[in-house]
Amino acid sequence: MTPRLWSLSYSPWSERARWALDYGRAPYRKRSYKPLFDELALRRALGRWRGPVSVPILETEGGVLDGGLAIAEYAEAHGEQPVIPPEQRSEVLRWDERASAAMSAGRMCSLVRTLRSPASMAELVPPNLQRVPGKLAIARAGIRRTMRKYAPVTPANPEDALVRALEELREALASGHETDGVRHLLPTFGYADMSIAQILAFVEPPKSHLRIGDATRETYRDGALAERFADLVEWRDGVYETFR
Ligand SMILES: N[C@@H](CCC(=O)N[C@@H](CS)C(=O)NCC(=O)O)C(=O)O
Repeated sequence: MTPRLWSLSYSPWSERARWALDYGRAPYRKRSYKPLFDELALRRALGRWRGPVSVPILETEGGVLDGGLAIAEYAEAHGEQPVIPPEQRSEVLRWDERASAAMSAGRMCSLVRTLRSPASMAELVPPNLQRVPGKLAIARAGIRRTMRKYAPVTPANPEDALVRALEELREALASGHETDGVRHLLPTFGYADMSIAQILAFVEPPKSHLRIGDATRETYRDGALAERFADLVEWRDGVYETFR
């Protein structure tokens, strides 16, 4: 059985898992996930009936892998190109942990912006509900639910946490490694870079690989941070061009 990746087309969490599988050249097929509508099916796949459930997951013959890191480990074990080289594993885990906390911080900041943007909220409503009166109220309830769901994994002061992670990344890249003129964190480009690059989705979303509407793009984006960390946005774009 070819492993099956459940993912969200607009999510940086799903994107880092897709990237790990693509870069590692590990075979997989895709199943797109629709929040709320598919939650029961996701719970069934995970065999988890209580507590929060999220994508990405990868269904494999050996069981269901939950989250980007587990999926990247699968790519390392079953792919053709290193994603988490064993000698770099502990460093990769440290960067992934930082990335995950900063992504949660970025998500919270972007959800606050979304609540102020009717156009972005309208883009979140699935096509079959676009004509329903009160669709923005539905979107608003969905956003508030997402905020509550991810509050436990979100750093206390999300703006500060995101800025701290961006500063750490800038510093690490300055003394990092280089391939074809593109810097990376560890001796080999890999999952540490793929994961930390996702924090920039909440600064300036990438031009490709996240399927988001124009209004949503604006709410992912933080204009002030995009200016302050323009060097990192440029780094992320370069990494996508070279390694994605
Ligand atoms: N621990 C997971 C977290 C994944 C995650 O936060 N997924 C969110 C992305 S926005 C999700 O599934 N959202 C949809 C939902 O909660 O229904 C990972 O590292 O991959």
